[in-house]
This record gives sequence, C-alpha cells and structure tokens, in this order.
Amino acid sequence: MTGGHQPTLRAPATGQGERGGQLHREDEELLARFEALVAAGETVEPRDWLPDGYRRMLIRQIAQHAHSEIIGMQPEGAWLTRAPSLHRKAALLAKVQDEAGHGMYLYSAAETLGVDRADLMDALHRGQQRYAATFDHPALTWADTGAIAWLTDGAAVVNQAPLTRTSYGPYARAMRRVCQEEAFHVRQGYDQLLSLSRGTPEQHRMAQDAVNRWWLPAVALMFGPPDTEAGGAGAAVGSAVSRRAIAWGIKQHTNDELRQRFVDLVVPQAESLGLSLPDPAIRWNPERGHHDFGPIDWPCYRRALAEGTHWARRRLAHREAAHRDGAWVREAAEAYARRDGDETAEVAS
Ligand code: BYC
Repeated sequence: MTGGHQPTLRAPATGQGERGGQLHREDEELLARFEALVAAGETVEPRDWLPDGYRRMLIRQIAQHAHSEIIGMQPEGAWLTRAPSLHRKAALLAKVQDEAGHGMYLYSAAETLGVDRADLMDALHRGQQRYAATFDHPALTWADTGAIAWLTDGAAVVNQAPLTRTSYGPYARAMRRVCQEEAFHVRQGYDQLLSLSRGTPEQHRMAQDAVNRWWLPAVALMFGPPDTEAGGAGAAVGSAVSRRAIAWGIKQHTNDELRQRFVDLVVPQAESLGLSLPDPAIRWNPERGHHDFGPIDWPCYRRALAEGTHWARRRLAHREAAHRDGAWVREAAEAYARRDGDETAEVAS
C-alpha cells in the first residue's frame, strides 16, 4: 500500500464483488471501503478486495495497452533491416525491444488481476480484445520511424504519465518504467526528424510526408474516442467509460483533455523541427489558453474499427504467425521451469 497510510480503510480480499449486478450488504460495505480507499489516493493492491467492475475495466485497459505495445512493434520493426546507419539501427532496435518489454510488464500487471497471459493473447488473436488502431497504418519510409517515435510515443507519454498515479498499484508501477522509456523514444524520434528536416530538400519532404501521415493516427487514436460521442464499434460511450474510470482513480483525465494537452505540447515542437502539422485549423486561442484544432472524422475511424482494414488483418496475421513460431521457446521455457521446480522439491525433501 502506498500514499497516506490508512489501514482502517483497507478491506480483506474475501468478497466476490458484485454478484449478478446485485450488491449484498457485505459487498456494499466492502465497496464503500474500496471507494474510500481510492478517494483517499491510496493504491489498491492485488491482495485487496476489488469490485468486479473495477477488475474488468482494468483487465480490459491493461490488456488493450499490452496488445498495443506488442502490435506497435510492427510498423517500426519493418525498418530494422533498412536503417541508414549503424547508430540509427542500434537505436531503433533498442526502441522496438523496449516496446516488447512494455508488453511484458503490462501482461504481468494484468496477471495480478487473475487472468492468464495466454488467454489474453488468444483474445487478441480472436479479435475479442483490441489494440490501438494507430498501428493499423503502414510505415512507408524511413522517416516514418521518426514520426512514430515523436508523435505516437509523444501521445503515449501524455496519456500514460497520469497513469503512473493510477489507483491499481501493479499498473502504476509498470507505467513508471514505461513512461521513462517512452520519453526517451520521443527524443530519439525528434532527433531523427530534425536530421531529416535539416537535410536535403528530399529528406525534408520525406520527414514532412511522414508527419502528415502519422499526425491523425496519433492525435485521434492514441487518446481513444471523444468525450461527447459514443465510442468504439460497440455501444460503449467514451464519456461514460472515462467517467467510471476517473471515479475509480484508474484515469485522472478525460480522453479529450489529454488530446488537447498533446496538441498544445507538440505545436511548438513542430515549429522548432521546421515541419508543419497537417491541420490548417491549428491556431492559438488566447481565450481558451489552448490551441484550437480541426474536427476528427470519428465515424470514419469507427467504421474502420468495425469492418477491419487491410493493415489490421496484416498486423494480426503477423502477430499470430510470430506466436506460432515462438511456441517452441514457450515450451522449452516451461519445461525448464518444471525441471527447476522438480530439483527444488528434491533438495527440499
Ligand atoms: N483503437 O472504452 P472506450 C505505444 C475501443 S502503445 C482501437 O470509450 P477509452 C507504442 C475500446 O477498446 C500504448 N480500439 O475507450 C507502442 C472500446 O472497445 P471495446 C497505447 C479503440 O478506454 C509501440 C471502444 O473503442 N496506450 O505507446 O476511453 C510503438 C470504446 O472505447 C481505440 C494505451 O493503451 C483505439 N485507439 O480509451 C510506439 C494507454 N480507442 O473494448 C508506441 C492506456 C478505443 O468495448 N489505454 N477503442 O470492444 C487507455 O488510456 C485507453 O484504453 C484508450 C481508449 C485511451 C486507448
């Protein structure tokens, strides 16, 4: 438990949470104590009693997050063999490996909620759980790796920095490590785009083209659906999901608040890069104290999510193939762990 220590608020992990939507008296007391714990800014730990809805919301968000990290390796990973120098190749290789590591931290955090990572992986492969559709776009040139790191990782840092204070301890701790690495990726992407922007006219054009293509996937899809509209392909309403997540201390800000923070942050960075953002409506609004930006075509994104796209199918097919190819590694690791367990038991007996 972290934060101001208030052991009296803590409930034992004995209850089963909501039963069929009906709260029993004992559950009501547990729920009240849980909500007081969250309201007091305490961190909830796996040993604590958790309402089923909270557990489900966390599993859904952490799984979606973990899946985004590992699927997100694909667009940049496609350039590993074509990096223009050893220095750039080493940096990109380290970044792509970092994203795999983020996935692993997050699957571990999800497992503390009582799910198995193999089941989460199955759910991803069967299309039952999502990943950020940002990565359903191709990386067409080398400059795309810079634009992804600057814009997509930049958006991720803005979205995830508040998650370092999320109410669920294992998720918050994973986020601290992830955010430090993501912040470094943003610098890396910025540096890469700066070299291209200051290079030959052709290199400058390449950087601008990549920024033009990655701007909307970052600003629209890294922050989720808008606060005021129905979200996703299903009946879920973005604002309702956000409100619940905020009430439970999972999130601190709505999707649109974070989106605005990202736009405000990135506009001056684009200027210092000598690149423009592909939205003519972007301008400083002194009354709001924020940059205005153009409307996002949400129905178009929702249709793409509902119907699937060529790149979504490719991403998932590639992931499934990698999973199949890695079966022997998992089997060997499990056999090794079993042998290790047998030897420990032998020593103990
Ligand atoms: N794409 O629940 P709602 C990275 C779905 S990766 C596809 O209102 P919420 C990186 C949503 O699942 C880091 N689907 O959305 C890696 C739901 O569908 P279901 C990614 C989306 O929770 C490699 C429905 O729409 N960061 O940094 O308010 C290289 C309704 O949505 C999307 C995180 O994951 C989408 N974009 O907002 C480089 C951060 N958005 O489940 C970089 C943690 C929504 O009902 N995650 N849907 O079928 C979050 O903060 C939130 O999950 C989101 C979504 C902001 C992403």
